[in-house]
Amino acid sequence: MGALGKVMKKALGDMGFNRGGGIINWFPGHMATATRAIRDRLKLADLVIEVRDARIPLSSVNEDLQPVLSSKRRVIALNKKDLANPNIMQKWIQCFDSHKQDCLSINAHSKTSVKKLLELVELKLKEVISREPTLLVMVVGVPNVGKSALINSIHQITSARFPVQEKIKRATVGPLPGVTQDIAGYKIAHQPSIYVLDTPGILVPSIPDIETGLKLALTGAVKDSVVGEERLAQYLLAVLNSRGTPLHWRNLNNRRLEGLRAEFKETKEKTLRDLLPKRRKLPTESDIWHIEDLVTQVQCALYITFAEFEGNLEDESDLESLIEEQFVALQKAMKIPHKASDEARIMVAKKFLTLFRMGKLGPFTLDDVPDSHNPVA
Ligand SMILES: Nc1nc2c(ncn2[C@@H]2O[C@H](COP(=O)(O)OP(=O)(O)OP(=O)(O)O)[C@@H](O)[C@H]2O)c(=O)[nH]1
Ligand SMILES: [Mg+2]
Repeated sequence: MGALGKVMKKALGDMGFNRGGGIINWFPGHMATATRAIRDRLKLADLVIEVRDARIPLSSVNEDLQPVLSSKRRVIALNKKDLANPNIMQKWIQCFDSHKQDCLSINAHSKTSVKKLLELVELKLKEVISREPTLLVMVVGVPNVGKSALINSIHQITSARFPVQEKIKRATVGPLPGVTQDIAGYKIAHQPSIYVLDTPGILVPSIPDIETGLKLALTGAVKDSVVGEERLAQYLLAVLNSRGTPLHWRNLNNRRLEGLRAEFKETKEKTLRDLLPKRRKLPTESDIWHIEDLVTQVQCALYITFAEFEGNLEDESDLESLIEEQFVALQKAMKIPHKASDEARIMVAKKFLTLFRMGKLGPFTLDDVPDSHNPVA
């Protein structure tokens, strides 16, 4: 086990990612019920879209469902590609290709990418479309990977081709795991009738190793309270340091400010062009500057602490003391006043995690492409 693994083992103590081992139960009762219901419906499904998180194409697998999923017509959608490293994503796609598994990287909020997925789904359904009057497409995956967001985009795209009388029903989408609690069908075509089923996100009752659990928590499939924000932020720092990521931020910030100016100008022009009123309030110039300034401060703090670090990253206690220093530097960079120390640390951790999850620290893939392991079986 490397220093990263040791640090995490120590931080997590005896806590295990299993039903009995956690302080808080992360396998709620509804998940066991949902798993049974999903297994039942899978028997009837003509095709499955297995949604995985593009940042963790391997860790976001529900191992228990794999035998049944691999026996069906299946497309793997690596969602949230906007948050993942595009170069590593390419390698992941090649890896799935080499195992003859259909796989696409998508952004569920982008029509263009969802259209590509739909084309693939239609291609794979071609032979059944001509003989079955009704088809069932199931969307499955671990919590918070964007299944409902994908369903809404699919429904929106297809409703333009297949006008429905009634108001389009929308699946509820939300930033925390466990939003969808029941299986729900959405009609997307007739003659033959095609239904897509949204399903609740389900995890296995026993996550095989700590790191898989941490990655699931970092990407939002497991609630923060299960691991604790502070431990999660420590893990994220350990990963970033182990990969030398802070060094990439050295020259980034000048480019960021130039890019930001251009982006803001474009946003302003788009706003003027947009005749329809927007439901969501657009961020103001000062909102954008505030967050970009925060990102710059955070990246600088991590770069400086990393560059000045004289210890050995492979050594567990050296890595721990670097992380400790970075917590202090982050608190300063985020202008979080000194409070009872625990409270301040949690605020630092929460802000840091939010920046990572928004993709503000850059696109990042946590799962490396395996040399030999088959990501499909
Ligand atoms: N950046 C980014 N965010 C996404 C994408 N797809 C979904 N999201 C966001 O991810 C969060 C979870 O989306 P949902 O569609 O509710 O996820 P889910 O898989 O249905 O979650 P459960 O119902 O809890 O299992 C929401 O905040 C979405 O806006 C994407 O491609 N990119
Ligand atoms: Mg959902």
